[in-house]
Amino acid sequence: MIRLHHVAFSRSFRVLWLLEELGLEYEVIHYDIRDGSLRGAFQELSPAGRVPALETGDQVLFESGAIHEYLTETYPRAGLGRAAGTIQRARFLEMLHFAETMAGCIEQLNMQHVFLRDPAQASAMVIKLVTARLAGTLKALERLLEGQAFLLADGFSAADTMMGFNLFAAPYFVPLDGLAGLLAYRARLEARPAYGRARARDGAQKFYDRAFYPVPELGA
Ligand SMILES: N[C@@H](CCC(=O)N[C@@H](CS)C(=O)NCC(=O)O)C(=O)O
Repeated sequence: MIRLHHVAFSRSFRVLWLLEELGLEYEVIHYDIRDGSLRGAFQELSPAGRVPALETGDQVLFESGAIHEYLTETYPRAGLGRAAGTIQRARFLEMLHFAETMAGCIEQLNMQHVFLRDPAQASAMVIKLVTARLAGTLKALERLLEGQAFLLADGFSAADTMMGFNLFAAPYFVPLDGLAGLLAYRARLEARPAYGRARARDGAQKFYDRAFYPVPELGA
């Protein structure tokens, strides 16, 4: 039995997609990030009240990166985490963590633009700085992808399910227009049948009420 605790269009999408890439059977329990259901009893599964949490048999794991390592080790024949001790595995681990460096910027911008109850409490200076940091990670990713189709030079891996989610959230804050390599990479990810199946089980995105959130004027 595999059960994924999930919020639509959140980091738990990474795990949903990886489960599809691995061809596993699983159940999805859906939550709303705003209705308090990630607090209280849910924290027995994920102590900080965050998704994803993944139940497998009698164990529960939280943290999308740890779940990626666990699933790729548990189902090694798919080869999505590469073999221990290889340079590809080292690069795989590096990319799992880099995905969270980028996602941390997205999370801060979500907080400033979307989740504050009183939008007047947002800081234009913090938004400006964090948006620049997010743009920096995206440019770095574009450079890392030069000459290769996926994050690992030898082909698709679970590093792409981990990072791929970010490329659908980041454009709410940083346009990808000038980053042709990233747009092409994202299109390759979207074309994967497992990605399409995961989107079909994801649910409707409920946080963003516009397509783009610009940096406010300083002093506004
Ligand atoms: N580093 C964690 C972050 C998990 C996380 O922050 N998830 C967000 C959704 S993207 C969440 O559950 N937020 C709920 C909250 O902050 O209350 C991971 O990669 O799993």
